[in-house]
Amino acid sequence: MAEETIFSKIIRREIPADILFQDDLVTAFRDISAQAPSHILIIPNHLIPTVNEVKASDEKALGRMVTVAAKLAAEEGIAEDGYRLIMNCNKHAGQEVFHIHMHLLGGEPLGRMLN
Ligand code: D5M
Repeated sequence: MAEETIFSKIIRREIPADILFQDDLVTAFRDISAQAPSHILIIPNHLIPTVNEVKASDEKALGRMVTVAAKLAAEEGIAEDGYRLIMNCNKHAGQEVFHIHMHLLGGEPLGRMLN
């Protein structure tokens, strides 16, 4: 059984967070150390430690993460200029919180990471 992280407490609203969206499958809140004018984390409500543990039964929640990202990008006013969605997995990617999360970053030119 994977250990809960601080994100489970955010989902249950046991600790404060700037929650922008929550439904039965996912929760979205502003990243506490924003790397761009809009920096939002979108997470499944159930604990999956890394992308390596994703199962077919998680597909509905992962699909919802993307549709919520698009909705929030529109609400943030960054959809037309564009944004980046990132999921870090394990140490080479620098994953710090072991409850999968999609970073939504935008609001300024982000620079190229992949060439
Ligand atoms: O990203 C983990 C991200 O989680 C990192 O950008 C900071 C963010 N974080 C950590 N704790 C909090 C709380 N309490 N609220 C909001 N955001 C938080 P990773 O991809 O694992 O490197």
